[in-house]
Amino acid sequence: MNSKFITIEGLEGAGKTTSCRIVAKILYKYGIDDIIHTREPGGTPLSEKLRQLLKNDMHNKESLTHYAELFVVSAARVQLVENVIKPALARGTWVIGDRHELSSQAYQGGGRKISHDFIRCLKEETLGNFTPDLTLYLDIPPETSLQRVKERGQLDRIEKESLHFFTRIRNQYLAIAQSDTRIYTIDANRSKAKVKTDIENIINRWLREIN
Ligand code: Z5A
Repeated sequence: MNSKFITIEGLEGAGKTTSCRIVAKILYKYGIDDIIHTREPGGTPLSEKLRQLLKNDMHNKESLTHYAELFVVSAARVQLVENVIKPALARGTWVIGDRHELSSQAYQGGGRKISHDFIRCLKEETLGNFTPDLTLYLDIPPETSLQRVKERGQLDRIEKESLHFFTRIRNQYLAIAQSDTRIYTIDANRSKAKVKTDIENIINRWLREIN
């Protein structure tokens, strides 16, 4: 089987990092042990610097504009895709991504209200038709997201946004997931065990289908 690119998406605290590990364990059971994990923004030296730029609150009191924010996450993604993800897939390594382009559509599209067409054009210009083979969208209400994030400690620049902002992001995720058969929505507002079972079912079924 050719190597694949699987991504996990959702609001802060939805359980993406936890789910990435679950997906890897399932793949191991199928004998797929050549796997790398990526996160966005991040995953290359330059992309990690851009991640700090995105998350930090103040840049000498200069705020990041919405378009600049989109360019920062997109630049980090292009570096990661071209320098890490594509080479990995080419040598037969599977890639599990903690966030990818759907995050831009949800956060910068839904959250910041940048037009869908503009985000799509930027993606097509920079990455062509490169896209994940499978995406798991972990759906939680923004209230749950903010509660989990607050329990973790200090909030970063984006986490300080309003409930309305995160509601728009969730709605955008749900709308896109509904219209794309490669995106599976999982109700992640349940126990970790139930979410894990859903992930196992989806990955098992998908692996059988593509085999
Ligand atoms: N961003 C963007 O705006 N545009 C883009 O294109 C991209 C990103 C790519 C990345 O932040 C930021 O970048 C993000 C969007 C923006 N916004 N912010 N801020 P990040 O990588 O630092 O954060 P994150 O991606 O949101 O991940 P996270 O906060 O670490 O959450 P998570 O990975 O989804 O969850 P987790 O670490 O697996 O679990 C969080 C906690 O919840 C932990 O204590 C778990 O034990 C608990 N948990 C998980 N599942 C459950 C269930 N089912 N029940 C109860 N508790 C649970």
